[in-house]
Parts: sequence; C-alpha cells; structure tokens
Amino acid sequence: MQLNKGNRIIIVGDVHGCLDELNALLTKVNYRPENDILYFLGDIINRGPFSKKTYFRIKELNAVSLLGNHELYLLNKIKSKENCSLLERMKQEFGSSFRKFAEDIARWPVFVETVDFILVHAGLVPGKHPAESDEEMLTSIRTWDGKGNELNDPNHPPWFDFYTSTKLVVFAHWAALGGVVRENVIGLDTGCVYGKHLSALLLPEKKIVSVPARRVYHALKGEN
Ligand SMILES: [Mn+2]
Repeated sequence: MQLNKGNRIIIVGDVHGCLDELNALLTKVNYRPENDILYFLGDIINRGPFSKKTYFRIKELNAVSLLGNHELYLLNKIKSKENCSLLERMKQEFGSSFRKFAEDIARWPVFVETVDFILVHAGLVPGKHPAESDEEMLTSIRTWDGKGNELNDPNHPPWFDFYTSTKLVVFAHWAALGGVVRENVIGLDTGCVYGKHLSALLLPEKKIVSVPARRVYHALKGEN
C-alpha cells in the first residue's frame, strides 16, 4: 500500500489469543481498513483463549504480522517432528486449518523496516542490523551481556540501552516492563494475556492507545 497523507500506521503488541481485547482496541483506535496500515508484532497465539480466531481475524484484517517466539517455537517443533504441548494444542484448536496456518506463519517476517521505523518482536542485537541477526535472537532478546550468550538476565542492561540510532524501533515480548517509551524505542507488550492491557502505537502521531484485559488468562512469571 502506498502511504498517503492522512494514512496511519497502527502497530499492535502481543495479542496471545485475546480476540475480544483486539476487537475493542481496533474500535478504540477507530481502525479504518481503507486508510490505515495494520501491523502485529507477533505472538498472536497461545496462552490466551482464542488462538485460531485471532489468527483468522488478522487474516481478515489483511494485516501483516511478524514472527514471535511462540510462532517460531511452533515452527521449530514442526520442522524437527518433535511433539510438545503447544503443537498438540494448536493442532487441536486449528483442526483442518492447521496445515495452512503453519505454512502461513513460516512466511511471516522476523522484522520490518521502513524509512521511518523498524518493527521486531523482541529487539535488536546491539551493533547489528536485524538482517545480520538470526530469528531466534530477534524474537527472544531482552538483555545484552556483550556477547549474546544470555539474552534474558535481569543483571544485564536491556538491549535498547545500546540502541543509539534515531530510527524508531517498535518491539513487544517483554510484558514485565509494562511498555517502554523512549525517543527512539517503543515497547508495546503491556501484558494483555496476563490481565493487564493490549496496546497499539499510532504513527505518525506516536500515540499509544490501550484497552484493559477482560481477565487474567495466564500467570506472569517472568516468562516469554
Ligand atoms: Mn514473545
């Protein structure tokens, strides 16, 4: 879609199957498909009540979603033919649509870059363009140890402390932070599935709009 004057970009954080909250958020931002470009930052599925319905809603909205660590984990299990509870549950929930769903998420981008911003599920590896990093890191990084061995250690600084470019990076994945707003970095995971909020960033005005979760769907224990 060609961006024209008056077009808005709407970027939504981790939905995790929270379809009711997603619909409430789209209403609150007055989403207009003919005028707005809609992105999701990944982790559409799992933990919340409606993975399949949320996935089909995103398709219906013609939105682009990035790959989150939950989708990547699922794809890795499919590839390695290993079973796991997520794979079992998604096969059950998606039923005959599972194959198409799996083929589709395998094509989801790990990052999106425009002249104005970079979108990524978890974050950027310090000093690297996202095209130089692997998908595992881009979908899971929280903190930086200087090497990339440990990506989630609260004793280390967050990855975005090392990000000095002026281009805006919008990420999700780190619900425990409750959102981040800096000049060049915005974190949109405000923990909807954990009973907090689902948030969207509106560009170019750089406004964050949130709706409350209807309930706690999953306990937050410093996990992904
Ligand atoms: Mn995540």
